[in-house]
Amino acid sequence: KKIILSGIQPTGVFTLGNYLGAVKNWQKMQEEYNCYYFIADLHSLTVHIDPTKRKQQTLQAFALLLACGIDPEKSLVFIQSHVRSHAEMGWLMSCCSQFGELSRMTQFKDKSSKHPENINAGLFTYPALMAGDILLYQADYVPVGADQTQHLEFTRDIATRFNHNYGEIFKLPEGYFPKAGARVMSLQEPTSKMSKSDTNPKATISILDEENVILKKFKSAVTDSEAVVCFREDKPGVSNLMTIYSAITGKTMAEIEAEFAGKGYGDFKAVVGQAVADELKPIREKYAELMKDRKHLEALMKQGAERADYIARKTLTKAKKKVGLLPEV
Ligand code: AQP
Repeated sequence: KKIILSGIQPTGVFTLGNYLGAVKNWQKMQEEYNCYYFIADLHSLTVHIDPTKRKQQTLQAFALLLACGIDPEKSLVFIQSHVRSHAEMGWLMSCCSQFGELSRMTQFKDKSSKHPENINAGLFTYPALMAGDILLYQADYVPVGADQTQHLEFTRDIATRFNHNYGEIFKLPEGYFPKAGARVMSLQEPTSKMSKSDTNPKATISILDEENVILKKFKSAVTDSEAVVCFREDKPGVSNLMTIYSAITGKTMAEIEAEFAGKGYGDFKAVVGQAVADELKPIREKYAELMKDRKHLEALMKQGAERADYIARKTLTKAKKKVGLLPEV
């Protein structure tokens, strides 16, 4: 089986965007691939989060992955910092990365302009840590959003360079673009993506939102004054709601346009909101159940970390030997 690797940062409760754009597909891939999914807590250190909150969010993110159907018997699920090889490999990768190429990363430019008060070195070398995450497991495919393609390209560049300089050890990963992958936009500003860390709660649907909250947020979602349900670039609000509805129901845009022909936005928003609420209800219930048994969650974390460590350590040991670090005695 081919290997799939992906991670998600514990920067807040997953949004409908994280779910429809990533985690829902991760769950489907488990049948066909060998999947490794991790909570990227080391990556989350590049943004300021209160330490107590970070801990809670990490535990919560782990439980959310399971609640979304990631099955620890089928996939490897773990916390990044529990597998020490990530930090070590990240350093090896940092030392193969050039200042110039890291400076060209658009995500670094975006994130540093958003948070000028905290442009830390970790934010700058983030792609090197990510390259390490991927290469440690010799991943074949990495499901990435459009915002991550540059980082994946960078990972391939580093792997090629390393293999060339020190000998072939890394497999070159490819991007994986699932057919059903949806890019979900903010409900209030439909030209920017829905983000966990958005400070306006009306703009995002958290996957733990209750039904009445979900319906209310959809009711106040920004649309336009045309009152026609149609997928068009100049109608980002309506198009976003259609994308969401399509990702959940599997209906095409044409089918959705036909379904709501002659109906107003009020009806449309209510139907989309209900579909989302129905989709998220079992996840919310499963999550509540999982969070009741912390010991069980910790046992699963430990099992995931041990299995991941075994695989990661093999690659790391080879890489350390190749660059000439004196083997441990
Ligand atoms: N709006 C989105 N639509 C579709 N997919 C999305 N993803 C994120 N937002 C959307 C996908 O979710 C996965 C995990 O993302 P991440 O936690 O590693 O970081 P992110 O992309 O920065 O996610 P957020 O929610 O926007 O977090 P913050 O607010 O902390 O920056 C990725 O596969 C991503 O493509």
